[in-house]
Amino acid sequence: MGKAEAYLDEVLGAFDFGVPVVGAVRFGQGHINDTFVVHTQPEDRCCRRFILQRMSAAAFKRPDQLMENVIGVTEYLGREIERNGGDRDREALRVIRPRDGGAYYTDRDGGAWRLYPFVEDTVCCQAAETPELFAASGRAFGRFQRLLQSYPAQTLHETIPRFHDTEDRLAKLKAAVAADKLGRAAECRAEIDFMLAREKDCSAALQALRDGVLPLRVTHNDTKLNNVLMDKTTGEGVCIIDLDTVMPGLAINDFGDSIRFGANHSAEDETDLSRVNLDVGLFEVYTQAFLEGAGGTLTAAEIEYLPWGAKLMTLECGIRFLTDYLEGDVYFHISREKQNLDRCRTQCKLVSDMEDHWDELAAIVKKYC
Ligand code: ADP
Ligand code: GN1
Ligand code: MG
Repeated sequence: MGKAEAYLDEVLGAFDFGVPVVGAVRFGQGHINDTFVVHTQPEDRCCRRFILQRMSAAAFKRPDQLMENVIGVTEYLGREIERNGGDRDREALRVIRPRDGGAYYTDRDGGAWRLYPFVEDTVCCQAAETPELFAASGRAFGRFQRLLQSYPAQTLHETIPRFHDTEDRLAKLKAAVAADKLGRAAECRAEIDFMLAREKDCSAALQALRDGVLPLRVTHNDTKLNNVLMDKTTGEGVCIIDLDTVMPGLAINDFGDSIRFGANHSAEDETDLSRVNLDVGLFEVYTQAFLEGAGGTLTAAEIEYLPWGAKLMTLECGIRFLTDYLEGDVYFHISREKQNLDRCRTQCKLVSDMEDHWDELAAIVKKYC
């Protein structure tokens, strides 16, 4: 499979845009899919835009099952939003089918492409520029959780098996270290040891699930700030995107992944670690907002485990970046050398910060229990 750009002509021809297409250009800062914005030129209105994506073949082995999930979830959300008097086309994604009527288009080399309308008058943030904005994302992800609480979980396919199985992620890291395919393990010794020293932690949430302390729910599983579109004017969360990993999972992981990415003031690949610090104030802002959005759907045990969600998602993401670095950067998109190692290092720093502030984090969630 070649660079996504090489297939654009073929793929654009496979969809009926209803108006002439002007062109498509790369868009956004996702690490997984190849995303393009398509510009069209209608005669009587301003340019309508679309989001065209080639789903990552490295991440998703079964695009058919993935799209079945996405269509099921977006249609369900659409109905819930309409029932609550919301604007369906702004607050939920809508899959646009290719001319052949399928859920997505398969190009000449097997690449799977899908199309959505561009949700206009929104912004997509790469960092929590203000506490208000971070709170708005928390309310949106909490609401997402609430809207899906009665979704038939058994109909969802597991698009990435063992996605947030932190024990398995550590096992995969150990295998990558043992294989050391590119001879990179020596330079990552400190990071490898950091992960190995936390082997017991990797079981904390999974054990609570096995013990029946934490319930399985329908969750998003990739709740980065840049996976929610915010209203350009009000700053409120409008539409949750990136539904590739909506699967049965733990609510604490949805909470935790947002904290991992948003409760600090540095980029995920920052190389100056003195700038990478957990902001406990933002942790509290997000806790309050997420629980407000979730509107009573979380149990007391889930709330108590929220700091674990934050620590585990950060640790797990660090393990995944490190594994990918050792395996030759085959999963996460990179734009420079050692970017995955730098990403891993920021996650280690944040995990250490969470450990140092553990009692404070526990006290904060207790306040909202
Ligand atoms: P990835 O899995 O690679 O992160 P996403 O589905 O998150 O892919 O899309 C990448 C980026 O494209 C998003 O962060 C956002 O900026 C933009 N995007 C995706 N879907 C839409 C949409 N329907 N409307 C506007 N922007 C979108
Ligand atoms: C990926 O797709 P994107 O860029 O929103 C990844 C997440 C990681 C994240 C780290 C399907 O998210 O699991 O936490 O990168 N998504 C997938 O930034 O693996
Ligand atoms: Mg994304």
